[in-house]
Amino acid sequence: MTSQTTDAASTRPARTLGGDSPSEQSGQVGVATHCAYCGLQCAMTLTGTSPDDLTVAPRRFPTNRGGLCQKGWTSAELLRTPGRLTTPLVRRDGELAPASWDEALDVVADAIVRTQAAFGRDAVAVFGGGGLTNEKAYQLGKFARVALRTSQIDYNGRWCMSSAAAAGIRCFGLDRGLPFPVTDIGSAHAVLLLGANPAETMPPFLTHLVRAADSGGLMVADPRLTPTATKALDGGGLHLQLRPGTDAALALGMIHLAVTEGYADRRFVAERTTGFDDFWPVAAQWLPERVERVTGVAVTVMRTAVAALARARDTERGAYVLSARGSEQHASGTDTVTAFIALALVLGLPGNRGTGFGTITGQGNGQGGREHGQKADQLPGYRKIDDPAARAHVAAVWGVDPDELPGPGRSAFELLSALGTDGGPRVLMVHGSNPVVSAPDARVVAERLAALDLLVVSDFVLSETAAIADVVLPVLQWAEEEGTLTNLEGRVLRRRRALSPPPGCRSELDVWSELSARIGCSTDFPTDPHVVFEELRRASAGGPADYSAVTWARLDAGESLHWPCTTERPQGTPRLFLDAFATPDGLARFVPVDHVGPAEADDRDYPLVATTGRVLQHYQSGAQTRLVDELSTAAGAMFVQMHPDTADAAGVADGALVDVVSRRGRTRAAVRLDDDMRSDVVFLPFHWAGDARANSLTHAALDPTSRMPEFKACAVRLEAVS
Ligand SMILES: Nc1nc2c(c(=O)[nH]1)N[C@H]1C(S)=C(S)[C@@H](COP(=O)(O)OP(=O)(O)OC[C@H]3O[C@@H](n4cnc5c(=O)[nH]c(N)nc54)[C@H](O)[C@@H]3O)O[C@H]1N2
Ligand SMILES: Nc1nc2c(c(=O)[nH]1)N[C@H]1C(S)=C(S)[C@@H](COP(=O)(O)OP(=O)(O)OC[C@H]3O[C@@H](n4cnc5c(=O)[nH]c(N)nc54)[C@H](O)[C@@H]3O)O[C@H]1N2
Ligand code: SF4
Ligand SMILES: [Mo]
Repeated sequence: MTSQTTDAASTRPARTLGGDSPSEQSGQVGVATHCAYCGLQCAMTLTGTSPDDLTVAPRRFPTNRGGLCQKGWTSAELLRTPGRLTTPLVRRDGELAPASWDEALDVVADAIVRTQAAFGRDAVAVFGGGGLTNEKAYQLGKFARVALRTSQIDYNGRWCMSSAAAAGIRCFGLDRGLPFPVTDIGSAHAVLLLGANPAETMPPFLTHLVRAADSGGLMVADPRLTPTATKALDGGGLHLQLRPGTDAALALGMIHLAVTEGYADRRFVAERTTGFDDFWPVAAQWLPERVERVTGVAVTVMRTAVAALARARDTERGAYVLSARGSEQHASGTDTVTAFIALALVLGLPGNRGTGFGTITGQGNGQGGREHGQKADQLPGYRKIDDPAARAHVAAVWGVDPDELPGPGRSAFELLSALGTDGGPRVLMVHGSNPVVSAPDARVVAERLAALDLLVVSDFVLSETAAIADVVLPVLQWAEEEGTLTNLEGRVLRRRRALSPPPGCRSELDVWSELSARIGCSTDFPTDPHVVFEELRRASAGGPADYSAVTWARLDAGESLHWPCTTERPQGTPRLFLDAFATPDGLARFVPVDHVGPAEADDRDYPLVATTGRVLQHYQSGAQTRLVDELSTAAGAMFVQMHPDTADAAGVADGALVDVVSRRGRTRAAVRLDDDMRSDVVFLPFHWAGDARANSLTHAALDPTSRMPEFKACAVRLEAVS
């Protein structure tokens, strides 16, 4: 990687913005930590001595500025839910029954040894999650490669950030979701949000959008008039109400306008980028009128959006382009993000102070979780597993021969859909995901999980995936463990223990240590997260995501450390790319891409486009938040959002149950009418299970580069329920 630049501001003590030391607790006696859920990692103080009396209070911190969303406020309920698992479960005579840890671990170890002896190393697979701490994500990758010696490991971040990551690496040479602190956005007068609904998915993030909204410069590209888009319109900004899956066309049209109407930053393009001449012929074909026909966004709206970004840039009032899952979760997501990066490059936004391009990381440790080796093609430090130098470095830290390390494995959907097939894995260990609900084309995935010889799920609640497992291991949750997470701006944070774990629960670090010993692996798997972090530092040293100068002591002293954080750059790197991009020549790349649209066309039988996403109260597969009374009371049941004309055509009324049917399955939901919907689109949240599972419908067409499935567009019809 070539140089990225730090600015002077980074050397200012973090305390000026709100620090992160255990003693900074706004006057309370309590434990300073961060939220159980999303990637904003709002700071909170936990006070109390037992699960029953533990209270949550927000803490001043740059990302949340003293705010929490309803999930954060109610997060302590997870610690006292009757749904908490406190004993291992082993399936006997078809039923999950309580077992001792020794029994449960023996069943797992025995299956691993027998299966690998009969079918080879790759017959045992691992599925991880972006909610795991850095220490657990790192150890899980090491456990797979060194103890199991399997190539078959991937994780739910593949469903989440993989397209954004692939495009960032392609164009900037490096993937860090926000290459600048989130607070930088706070001074911007123009922010274009692509498929992001932070009013529901990261409410405290809105404090950073106030200036843009108030100055009429908040612009939201979303097929729905979301609370975020409403906020934009209320301030005089824009809602670009595009048809799902047409974002790449929108990007190309906006590039066309930027160039032909004189908004391009020609000097930036000449000095800091490469490839524009190959890129332009594609964008040149996307005349604004053609883009309007494909996307449904009026030419005047696109023109106003481009002008607003350019004006904010020219007057040094801050201009940002930010993407999230709406534009990314498509079979062409990598190319779409590539096209939006090209828009940002044409306008000269990235790699400068006060302007930029970023993607909004979703899961609690969605950033750190994608750096330490849970991904099929990756080693710690965001290294490539097929790079001989990377293999040599990591093998030396692990004390093994580089030749013993497996190569790249299957991506998430390819892995899950191979389970129990000829030549596919026969034993699967799941850590931090609920694929029965959250995987695309989930009916097929559930069938494959059921075909395994042994499914082992570590969780603290009986998720839908745990419920079909053969062995369930009760592990620790957020407020019961120590560790670190890396938030959406690449800043490393401390998770701190506020409570002793319930008797019967064990850390996953213990699970991997016990299992590796039981299967005869001679490598030591430490169980102290601090010791694991010290090893992670060494393993990451010299890689793109270099944590070598990050220490728990520095974090506990309240220092603000964004990776890369190395001996040469001990103050960390809040702002990447100021001098050079991370490409070999230091230039950002225009990569020619075209618009292709959704993989599945709508037709007479399936005339509507279904898209999916989130509501404020529920988190992901809902395994955690459905157990919190306040959240399930506020948002109790599955719904499908549609225009009244769409409902009329299907003969269904507001509140009625309807079956949404795709070529793969059906989902039952209550009709929710919304005059502001496009009449060709329906929206379903994916937080519910069983008949109400949105992923019974979704299409697992995979992006050729990132292997991201198409969660955000499939063809459906509505059938009234009689
Ligand atoms: N309440 C809540 N918050 C969360 C989570 C949660 O589950 N619940 N999960 C966390 C995680 S892991 C993530 S990844 C983030 C996700 O955060 P977001 O990306 O903000 O969430 P989504 O609801 O998936 O999608 C955002 C918007 O994309 C729109 N959309 C759908 N199709 C398209 C399209 O084709 N193009 C465009 N431009 N927009 C489209 C949807 O209408 C939706 O409003 O949220 C994080 N925060
Ligand atoms: N249709 C549709 N589907 C989607 C999406 C969409 O927008 N639309 N979004 C996708 C995205 S962006 C994401 S991130 C995924 C997320 O979907 P999942 O991968 O299913 O994520 P969660 O629901 O957070 O599942 C986490 C599970 O792990 C448990 N858990 C939490 N922390 C830990 C831990 O430290 N250790 C262990 N062992 N378990 C833990 C929780 O209790 C829960 O049961 O869903 C994807 N699926
Ligand atoms: S926005 Fe995210 S991190 Fe903040 S309180 Fe809500 S769920 Fe927690
Ligand atoms: Mo996500």
